Amino acid sequence: MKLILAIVNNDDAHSVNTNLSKDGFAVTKISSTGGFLMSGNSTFLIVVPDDEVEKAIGVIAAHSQKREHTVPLDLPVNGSYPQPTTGRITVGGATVFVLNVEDSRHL
Ligand code: 2BA
Repeated sequence: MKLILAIVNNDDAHSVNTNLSKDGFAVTKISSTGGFLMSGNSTFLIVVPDDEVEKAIGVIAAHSQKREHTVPLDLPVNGSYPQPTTGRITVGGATVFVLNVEDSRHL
């Protein structure tokens, strides 16, 4: 048994949630915040049998897009040359971690 932790862009969260549920996966969605951009994202907890891991990750991948973001650059000014003040980073699709689960109980 594995726990899939998937951090997903908020704009993709509804679609990821709906499609995981449609395929029979039990899902918990937690509101989370990225430490770098300090903006909201969604973290999914999905516990699955070992042989279902790739299927669940496939659903997440199919509904998570890469997005470009503009971020401020903290560069020191160098002489009188104009310096760029922003840069671009790519966020997502999804960041996924797979952990072993020793035991699972519904009490
Ligand atoms: P954030 O921490 O807000 O990061 C958003 C994006 O900023 C990252 O996209 C990456 O492109 C960039 N980034 C993050 N930290 C950076 C740094 N120290 N220097 C330069 N650029 C940096 P993703 O890699 O797609 O990550 C999306 C979100 O997934 C992250 O949001 C964070 O919430 C989570 N995440 C990513 N890697 C993680 C990790 N190793 N552990 C825990 N959470 C992670």
